[in-house]
Amino acid sequence: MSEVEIVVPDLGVDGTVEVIEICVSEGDKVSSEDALVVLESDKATMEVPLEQSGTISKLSIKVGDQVKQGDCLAMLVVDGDVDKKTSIPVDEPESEVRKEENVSTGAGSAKKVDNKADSGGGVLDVSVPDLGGAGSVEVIELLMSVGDDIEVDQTILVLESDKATMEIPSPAPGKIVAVSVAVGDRVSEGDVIAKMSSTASPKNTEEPSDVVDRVEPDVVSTTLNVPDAGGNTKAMKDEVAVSSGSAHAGPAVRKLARELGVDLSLVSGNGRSGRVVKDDVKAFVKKNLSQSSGAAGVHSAPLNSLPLPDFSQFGSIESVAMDKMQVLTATNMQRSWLQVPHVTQFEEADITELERFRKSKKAEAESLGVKLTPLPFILKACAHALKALPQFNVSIDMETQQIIQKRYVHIGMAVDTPAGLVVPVIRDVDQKTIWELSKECAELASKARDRKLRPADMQGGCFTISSLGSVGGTAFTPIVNTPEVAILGVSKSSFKPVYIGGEFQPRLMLPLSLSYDHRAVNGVDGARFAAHVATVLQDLRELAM
Ligand code: CAO
Repeated sequence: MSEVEIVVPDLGVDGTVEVIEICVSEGDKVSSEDALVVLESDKATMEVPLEQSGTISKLSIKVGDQVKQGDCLAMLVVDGDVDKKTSIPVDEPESEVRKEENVSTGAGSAKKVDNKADSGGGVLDVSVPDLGGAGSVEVIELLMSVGDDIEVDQTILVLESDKATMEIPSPAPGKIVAVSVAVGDRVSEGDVIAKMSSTASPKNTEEPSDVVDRVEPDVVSTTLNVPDAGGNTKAMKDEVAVSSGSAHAGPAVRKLARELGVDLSLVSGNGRSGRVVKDDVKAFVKKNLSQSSGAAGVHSAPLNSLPLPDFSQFGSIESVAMDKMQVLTATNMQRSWLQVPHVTQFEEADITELERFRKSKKAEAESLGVKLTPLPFILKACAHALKALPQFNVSIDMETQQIIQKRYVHIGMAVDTPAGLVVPVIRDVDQKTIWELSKECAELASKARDRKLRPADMQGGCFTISSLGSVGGTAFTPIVNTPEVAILGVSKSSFKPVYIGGEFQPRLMLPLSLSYDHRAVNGVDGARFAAHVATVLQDLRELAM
């Protein structure tokens, strides 16, 4: 083990630059390519990555310090023998200078256009720049769509190789008239990514064009010069300050946001000039997680929104604003789908006897003014299973790494309403009779459809039942209503031949689909829970045991 000094590399700028963000703390275990600090000159913001893995033993700078090439930034304890003083090698200093120019002008490439574009306007083919030998790279963010008015320097695309993340700035102000790539596409140098009708000429027109092909009189192909994507020998990953609606954040922050599923445009930046720093992203996630486990059990804002094509290019369309309930449902579904590792266990319950019993009670139900459906029996069976297998009656808190065991049995019931899906909660299901549950189901469903549910009616659930039995289907995979850890989907019962006592008999079988959070529940228990519910439904005497 030895300790090395991490110094400011060749920045390609004269004088000092300011430390605007420190991405590590003393004692942090770091990997090569992790960002160490973010520096800012009057022209560019630059992220300095580490070259080696190790542990930060000392930080020699603080936010606000002015530093210059060769100044010590930090001490790193690394394994093995290494040079005592290290900075990330810069083997092409002139390209660093060029890179700096690109950032400061927003798109150095714009200097390489023909006279038609210089005279203002025209349609620009925006192509993938020199990727420094990185071959094909993935499009990981698309920050433009057809019709968008884009400013010069505004990031329009983010590309990622296995070594670096690159933000592609717009070469000129203008309107996007066509986008030829989508998130997930792989692109290589020279590929056209968009067409832009430019409202002004790109900058820097004095140099002869060596990268621009004139395609037709008013169409030029403009190659954008951005930082070398090879990444491994570069001192900096430059970032371009993004204006007009896009987040102002560096590649490391964008990477973190992507990993956490955070839409950066929703995060307020507390860094210099409103820049979003890592702590802002972490605080945003923390705040939203605490809101989601709070009163209404919902997330206040969508986690992210994927870019969409302009559908009007395929035919007539109409856009209608989502109402609050649709937004909340979509957000909750997405949050659960992204955060919960789901497994769905399928089971069938023989409800032949239950149906016989239920039908025998129809007259009594009518005299009581209730409609007796299979649902209250299923509620009761689930409450019984939650008591027998309490590992299903929990929520997990990954932040404090605790399992919260609930001693009450409140079950939510998904209700389809004209306004969307709502989940009123029936309290203390284990302590209520079938008649009480039947009445309460009907009351809550009717309140839900009349939009008369209060927030308190939808809180406190331990488990959810989603019954599509009156509609149809043989099975489905319901999404766990987090922070609950399981949900039972019920499909339509049907008669099936079942082999009993040496012969096939027609039995009414009810399909059950139990989705559960595999962080809280293991597969064997998932199968046990589903089997337990089926056993109770098959023979209601189990409830008395
Ligand atoms: N198999 C066969 N028939 C079934 C059945 C099943 N699993 N479940 C209910 N039925 C029958 C009922 O017995 C009733 O028939 P009868 O009048 O002959 O007795 C008929 O279907 C209608 O039942 P219902 O829908 O009025 O009542 P319910 O208690 O079964 O369900 C409620 C109530 C509120 C859960 C239901 O109306 C509803 O909204 N379901 C949709 C839930 C949903 O949207 N889930 C998706 C969530 S995830 O996207």
